[in-house]
Amino acid sequence: MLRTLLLLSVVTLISGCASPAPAGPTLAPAASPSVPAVATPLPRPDIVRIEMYEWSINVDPPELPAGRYRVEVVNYGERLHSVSVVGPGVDLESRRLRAGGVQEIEIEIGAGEYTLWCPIGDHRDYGMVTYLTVPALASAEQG
Ligand SMILES: [Cu+2]
Repeated sequence: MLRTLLLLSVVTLISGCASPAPAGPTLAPAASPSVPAVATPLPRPDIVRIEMYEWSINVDPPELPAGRYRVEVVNYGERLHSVSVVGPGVDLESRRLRAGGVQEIEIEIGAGEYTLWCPIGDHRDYGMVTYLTVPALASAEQG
């Protein structure tokens, strides 16, 4: 439970400053922008949760190892919301969920960054957008 709270806090902090990174000198190598590499796999959760509120979206956990996941999409808000998930190899949208609505979906994700937002009305502009990071494995086994 504590871990969940910590993750939610992190997500909240990230969502709070969702503006794009300032444009500055580009020093990083061009390959694989913004996807970190990790030496050991992240813990693999049994289920991933996407939680929608007015006006934010949380994805818990916000970082995952690559794999196939059951994803529970929950509308904790009062209005109609849905979630679009777009990233490497993924382009899907949940049903439109009423207040308290839940939909379980399956997503297969690989290394990269995924964007999650509510495609209804101007909800994304109101803050219903967040990101999910799937780090590449630095010592990935090939073949
Ligand atoms: Cu919405």
